[in-house]
Amino acid sequence: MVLDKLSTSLKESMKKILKTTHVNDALINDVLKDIQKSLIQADVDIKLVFELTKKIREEINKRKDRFSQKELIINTIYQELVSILGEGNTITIEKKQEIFLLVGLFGSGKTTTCAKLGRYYQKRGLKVCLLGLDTFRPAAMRQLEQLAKKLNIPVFIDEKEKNPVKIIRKYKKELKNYDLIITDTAGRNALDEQLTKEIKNIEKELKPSYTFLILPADIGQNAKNQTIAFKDAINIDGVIITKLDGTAKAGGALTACAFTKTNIQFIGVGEKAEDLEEFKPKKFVSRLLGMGDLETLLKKAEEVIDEVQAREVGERLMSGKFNLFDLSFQLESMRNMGSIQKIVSMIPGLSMANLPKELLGVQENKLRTFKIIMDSMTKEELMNPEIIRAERIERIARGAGVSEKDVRELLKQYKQMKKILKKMKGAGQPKNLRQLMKQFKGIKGLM
Ligand SMILES: Nc1nc2c(ncn2[C@@H]2O[C@H](COP(=O)(O)OP(=O)(O)O)[C@@H](O)[C@H]2O)c(=O)[nH]1
Ligand SMILES: [Mg+2]
Repeated sequence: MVLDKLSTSLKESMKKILKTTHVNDALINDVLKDIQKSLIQADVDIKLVFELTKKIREEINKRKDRFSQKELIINTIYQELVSILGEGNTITIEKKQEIFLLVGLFGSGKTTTCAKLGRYYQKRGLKVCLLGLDTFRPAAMRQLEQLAKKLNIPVFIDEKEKNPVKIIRKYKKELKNYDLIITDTAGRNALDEQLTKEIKNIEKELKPSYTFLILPADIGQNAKNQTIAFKDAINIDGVIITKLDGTAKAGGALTACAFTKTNIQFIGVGEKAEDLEEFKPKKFVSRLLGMGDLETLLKKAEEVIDEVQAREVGERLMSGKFNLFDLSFQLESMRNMGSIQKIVSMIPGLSMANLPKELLGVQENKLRTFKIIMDSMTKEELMNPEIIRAERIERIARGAGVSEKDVRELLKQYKQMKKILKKMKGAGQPKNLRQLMKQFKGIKGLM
């Protein structure tokens, strides 16, 4: 896989978030530090890494929401990672007679990528051909021909001609029969005057719809300078990064291109003709983070949160400790059969076998009001509701846009719940589920 090492360490960071029972600043610091380390190891520019983690922290603080902190953190990391990779693939093949021109230095992967692109668009129903203009290296034309033959793609070359412009002229008429012409060119050790001139002449004669700069991932952050140099000399519509499979440092090339505002259109991820992908930053990052797509990612996060919190609340219930955080989770859980099941399963000696149906008849309006009220409370008040007296009640009610009566009702619920839990603890484990439910049902107005 591409960027294996980075992916492994990012997945570890995601796991750390999912597994934690208390989301706090220490966890966020810890995770951000891990991410910094992973990205720097993948050759991402240090300054960019620090800017990124700073932005993640700011976003998290801006959108803090007690009930979905883990999703918020994961989502923010995902979003910000996507944003440093630029826009990605923007190619649209509309008109007939599209022409791709591939340029780049020696060994960057131009010829291989011509064949890959041919395969890619052939599979999508286009009538494709390849055009070989590398008159510089003796065996270049034959390499292109061999690759094309394997894929049954027509190829136009002239091994004797030294002037690429003449080759274009020679085949001009025939090329008109194709939807897409993919053009291979010669490279050099560096972008020198000769290469620039050669590409400019080809450009003038061929009039390509897209010119792609081919960059091998192993040049790392150097991709920035190379892209800038090529862009200064000729028109570049996007880059294709090859050999992503062969280096742990591909983060450098990927982020450097975005930095120069040059879209990465495709990525080469292997030597075979099939090893080419459109570059889609969202898809790429969700894969790096180890989830199929964002939706599964968030769903997974929710499931784990449920499980961890259920276990935690279960433990707190049994130990007699209980605060408004727990109550809010309890209230949330009432809507969700799965969560109740989990909580009950945490309590020794109980099973779900005979769960009364009434348990699920929760008053939605009431839950909503309670949640709004709790959103207006400080962390201290939630952790230690005993401190909430008249003055605080007035403030909370104002903040939540509810009556003081509503706030008092919530506190009453909390006290009753706490009393029941104490009694439960005193009486030992409830003998059976019905007894437990009876105790829960003692909380008036809730069920
Ligand atoms: N592993 C890997 N090898 C690649 C990839 N793209 C190209 N190569 C290899 O890189 C070498 C140079 O490629 P070539 O297309 O001849 O480069 P050119 O000089 O720019 O035309 C060849 O051995 C290719 O097989 C890729 O995405 N992954
Ligand atoms: Mg070549």
